[in-house]
Amino acid sequence: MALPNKPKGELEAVDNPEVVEHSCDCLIVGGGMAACGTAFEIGKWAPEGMKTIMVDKASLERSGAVAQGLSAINTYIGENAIEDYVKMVRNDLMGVVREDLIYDLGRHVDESVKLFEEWGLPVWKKAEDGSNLDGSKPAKTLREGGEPVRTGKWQIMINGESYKCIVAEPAKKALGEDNIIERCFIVKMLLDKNKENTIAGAVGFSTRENKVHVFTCKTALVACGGAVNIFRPRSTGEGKGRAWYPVWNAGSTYTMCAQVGATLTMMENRFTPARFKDGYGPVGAWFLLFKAKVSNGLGEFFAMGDGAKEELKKFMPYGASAVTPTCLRNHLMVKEYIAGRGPIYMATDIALNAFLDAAREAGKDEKEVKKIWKHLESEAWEDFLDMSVGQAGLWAGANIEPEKVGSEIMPTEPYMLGSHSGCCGIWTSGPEEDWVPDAYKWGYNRMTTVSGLFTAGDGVGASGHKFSSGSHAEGRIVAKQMVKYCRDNDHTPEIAQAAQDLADELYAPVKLYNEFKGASTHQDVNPNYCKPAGIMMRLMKATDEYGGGVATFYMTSGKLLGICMDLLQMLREDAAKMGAGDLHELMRAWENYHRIWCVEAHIRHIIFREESRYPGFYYRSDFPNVDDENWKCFVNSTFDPKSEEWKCEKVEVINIVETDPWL
Ligand code: SFD
Ligand code: AMP
Repeated sequence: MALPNKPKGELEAVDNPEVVEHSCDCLIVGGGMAACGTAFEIGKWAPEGMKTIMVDKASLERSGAVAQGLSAINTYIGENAIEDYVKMVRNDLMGVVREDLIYDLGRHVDESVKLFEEWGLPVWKKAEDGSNLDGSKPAKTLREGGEPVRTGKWQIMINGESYKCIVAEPAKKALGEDNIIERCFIVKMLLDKNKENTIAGAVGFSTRENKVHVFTCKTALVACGGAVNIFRPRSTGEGKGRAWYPVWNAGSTYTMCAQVGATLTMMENRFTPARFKDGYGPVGAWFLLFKAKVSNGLGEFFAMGDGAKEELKKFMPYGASAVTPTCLRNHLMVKEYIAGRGPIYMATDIALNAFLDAAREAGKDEKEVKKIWKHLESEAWEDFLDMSVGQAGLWAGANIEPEKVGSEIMPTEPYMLGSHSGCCGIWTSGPEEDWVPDAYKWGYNRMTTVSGLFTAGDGVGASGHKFSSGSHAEGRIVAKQMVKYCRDNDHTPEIAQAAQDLADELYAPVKLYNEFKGASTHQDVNPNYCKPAGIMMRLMKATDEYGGGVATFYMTSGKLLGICMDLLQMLREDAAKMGAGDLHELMRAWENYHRIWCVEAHIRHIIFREESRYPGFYYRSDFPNVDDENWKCFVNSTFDPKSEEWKCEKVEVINIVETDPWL
């Protein structure tokens, strides 16, 4: 249920919040693309009387990675073969992926895109003469056979500023407002008191009211996106807080599932996107739609030619591929920086003028060329305005005319996610079909190794390149499975802890703060507690300097990682002393716990994998190569909630789609 906007000022947190208990069959944690897919779909499969509740830490209309909007849908299969989609993802993620999950996603994703369009999302179309209608002119829908404007083989352009609002509305409608709790931050998932390794609920608190919500459920989806602000961002001072990834996804998915014993996979993987410097504007449309190239500070197009080919060969044991994997595109850039040949420019000027020159060569007069220019210019600006308005602001403020000068791009700080060009996440069951290896399926599609606990979108590991559309489709896949799980398992869930004990645990930082706030002259400096902001800075410093952040151009080593682990251990101890004066600060405190846990898993995995599988995302100086012979395998880890011990292991990669030729 939507809560009214809060009055001015922050609501003070009290020592003893109200405790509200809820009971449902299916619990959806998160309200992003995947969760909206589940919410939209679940009612279609649920029998009369089955109750679903959805909980989002923010407001569904603008929550998650798509909050600001997007200018493209990066996964639309259309005329392509699904096998080719599997090959593309496998290639981009350096060969270690779950092909069953990727294939399964490929066969469902287009339906989500067609639904988006029917719900009002303008999808760019081609006119019969092949010209681009953008999203504004009448055209056949995708379902009617309309041809989308493709940027790359898999991507299509949209007018997507309101994308998330458009996707949230049918999700809300399908579930009913009374079954949606917004602005409630879920802190942890809860296991069943009587049944081993089985989910039974979750607990969280409102950021608008002094209330703790305790949920009991038969099955739950955790789809809280990936993790940001785990490494020191490049932004400083007044720009601090600006990041590429949405600042509200704090690794909750991985932490909350790991804490109840769900096996994680490929947590060593991270995504370090190349973005327009400082504004974090997207580069995909520039590379693909405008065919722009990157140059170094000397004006050399370093990513092309024999030099680049030779460099790439070192890391691509499979041989040449049509598209260079994302991490290796970064690697070429990083190499230039380290050699002192920075900065790196996106040659927007050359790209735009090439279109105009081509028009002139085709016999267009200057009036027509001007018209083409206007069209191109508006497309270029819209790309930013749709999904990264700050970048448009930066260009405007810096008097950038992209047709006259190139703009700097740079690899950002690392993020953790599983649906974009990264693949960390949770080990889940694949679909129940003959072609899926037995080792990859255990009953319910996208169920984790904890009975009744599902994930989707950024949560599902080893299957990246789902993007917004694929995450929504995966949420729809999960909906049907959650209902099936409820039907098959006639079990009354019971959570082990008393609701009041859970509330006390969640509000501990508030109690600590209230007890000691008068002990010093300024509430931020106090010998009895630390504030969440300081803890986050310590985390960033540890990962940046020792875990392969921007400080070292993503380089780390066994030695440095060991130091990072020690620092994280101490940070965890000190984090137990966080104090929170208001409800948002309480959220910051728990976000930090989630971040620390998820980073710890990340570092454990990097230590375990003794090679550099993703050059450009991170490097181990002690194992600088891709070592297919020993490491073409998944790394899975499991935290045992009883013994509180972690276990890391190698798991075999089984190819389902032919491996020759690689795409
Ligand atoms: O330019 C809690 N993505 C793009 N996808 C595309 O299809 N096209 C693009 O153009 C994309 N680009 C892009 C993208 C992402 C970002 C950050 C940028 C640009 C700047 C990727 C997609 O956005 C992404 O794949 C999906 O959104 C993933 O979906 P999902 O459902 O896994 O995550 P979410 O949408 O972020 O939602 C998370 C939800 O969880 C909530 N939440 N709720 C309760 N308790 C907690 N503890 C919680 N923690 C989080 C959030 O509020 C949110 O509702 S481009 O780069 O290529
Ligand atoms: P980005 O804006 O970098 O998030 O990319 C959007 C989409 O374009 C994703 O599907 C990327 O994989 C793809 N992409 C971005 N840059 C390139 C490139 N240089 N070559 C091929 N594909 C790219």
